[in-house]
Amino acid sequence: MAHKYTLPKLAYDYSALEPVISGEIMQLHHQKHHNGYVTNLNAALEKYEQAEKNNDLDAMIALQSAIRFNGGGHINHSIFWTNLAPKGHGGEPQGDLRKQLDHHFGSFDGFVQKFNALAAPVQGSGWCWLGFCPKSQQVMIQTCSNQDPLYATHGLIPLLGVDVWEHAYYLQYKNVRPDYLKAIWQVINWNDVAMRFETASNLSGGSIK
Ligand code: MN3
Repeated sequence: MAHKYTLPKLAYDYSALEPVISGEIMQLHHQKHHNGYVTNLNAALEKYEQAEKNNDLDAMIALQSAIRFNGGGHINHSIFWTNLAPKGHGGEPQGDLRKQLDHHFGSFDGFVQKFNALAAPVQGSGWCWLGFCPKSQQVMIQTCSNQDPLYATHGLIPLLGVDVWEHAYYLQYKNVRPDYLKAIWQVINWNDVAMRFETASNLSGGSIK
């Protein structure tokens, strides 16, 4: 039996990120969108397992885009929920992570500006990430299309992802993605981002520059 993925629980109520992200958006996003990726991923993996048993290579190849899309959707949203925290509960970027942001982007504000400048024009649906490059031991900003997961498609360890699909903001911000991007920094869980940064830099073994 293929492993069954499950929808993770949120550490906060759907309405806890208001007024930055409405409870209605959070509920739909988690219960409908993320849940849909989990359901479709499990279905695709089950079919894949059957195709493998049948040595049906065509079927295995045909299933890959569904696994990439729904598996990516599950990976990305599972990180996204933990990257968020109610206003006043996410801490501040500090320590080695803050040093890297200051070093690469001039200042924390410089980082936010650069991140938003790259996230705003993502065509159609996608994500913008702060990732950690194990080779260079440095943080970098990278956008991804659709549900492409950052590590599998770019080799960067995800630290902080912002969902720029319309379903993430449309009910509240309509078509004005830059307003959503401007507001979301109020509900970033920097404690979670810092933990991911520490794990990523320890995993990849080198000392932080
Ligand atoms: Mn989404």
